[in-house]
Amino acid sequence: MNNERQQVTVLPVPFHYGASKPGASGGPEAVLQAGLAEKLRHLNLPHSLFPWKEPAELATDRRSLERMRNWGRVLTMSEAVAEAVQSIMESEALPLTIGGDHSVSIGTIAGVTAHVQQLGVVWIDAHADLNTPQTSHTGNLHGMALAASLGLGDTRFTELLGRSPKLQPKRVVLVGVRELDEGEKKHIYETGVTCFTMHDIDRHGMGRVMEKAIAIASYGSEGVHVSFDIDSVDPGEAPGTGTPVRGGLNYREAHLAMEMLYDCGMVTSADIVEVNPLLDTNGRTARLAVELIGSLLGERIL
Ligand code: HAR
Ligand code: MN
Ligand code: MN
Ligand code: MN
Repeated sequence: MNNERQQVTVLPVPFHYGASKPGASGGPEAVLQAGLAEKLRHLNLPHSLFPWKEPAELATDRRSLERMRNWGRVLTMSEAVAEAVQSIMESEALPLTIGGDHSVSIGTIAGVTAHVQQLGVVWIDAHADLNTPQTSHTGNLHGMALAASLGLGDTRFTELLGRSPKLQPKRVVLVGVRELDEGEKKHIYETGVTCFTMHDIDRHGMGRVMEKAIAIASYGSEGVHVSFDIDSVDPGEAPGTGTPVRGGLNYREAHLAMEMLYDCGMVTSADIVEVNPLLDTNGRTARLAVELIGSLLGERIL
């Protein structure tokens, strides 16, 4: 975004079928309850809520149930998200998608890239979400979202809205990674996406890592999409999420990442995903999500 009182359209996607556990479908409600609208008002940003409608259920194909759990539901949701995000982009607003599990990003990236061909992506996550049905141990589509956007995996997902791949690996950066499946490591090496692990953050500092991440995602790009999985943050700070992994980003590091993304002036769209109020303690994780959105949209103390 060019950062000048950009219109923001919030897209709530209450959905959990891309994950093992239920609960992420309560994410949008929890984040709204935690004061998202107040935050946007406080930042003086014109905003609206997209009227999300639960799509009618698609019959599931029994043969692929194991390798892509709930694929019919995920596909129907992805198509609806892609269309919603596409129309928000058409209205020149910034689509802010509130998940839902991370499979919602298959649709958001399809919708954004319908407008922004050369899109950079900063994917902040404990995981890489680079599995395909062949490499996944769980069959959960939230673990395949980034792969699908890079053209890897089942064509029903890679070819959402047509064009595949949606993203070029040289513009894709992972930040905060600390748990990878073997097949995902192979996909990182083979595609050449950049992966900054927690080791890199410990060693070089979040400031330096984000400088590099933003340089890579924005080089020659027309915009940058931020996909923020709340499980990137340490479970001590963000307990309300389905697949917590120890040793995550601290509060300051997470905010710094968002502040630097705002400052780069290239952000066209964002997802905040995997907030699970059933696992949260007193709304702490949902409140953190609202604060992080604030930093991404320009909140500063001075
Ligand atoms: N890699 C594992 C899988 O494919 C775990 C994915 C964990 N889930 C997420 N995505 N929250 O980042 O199932
Ligand atoms: Mn994720
Ligand atoms: Mn994750
Ligand atoms: Mn394994």
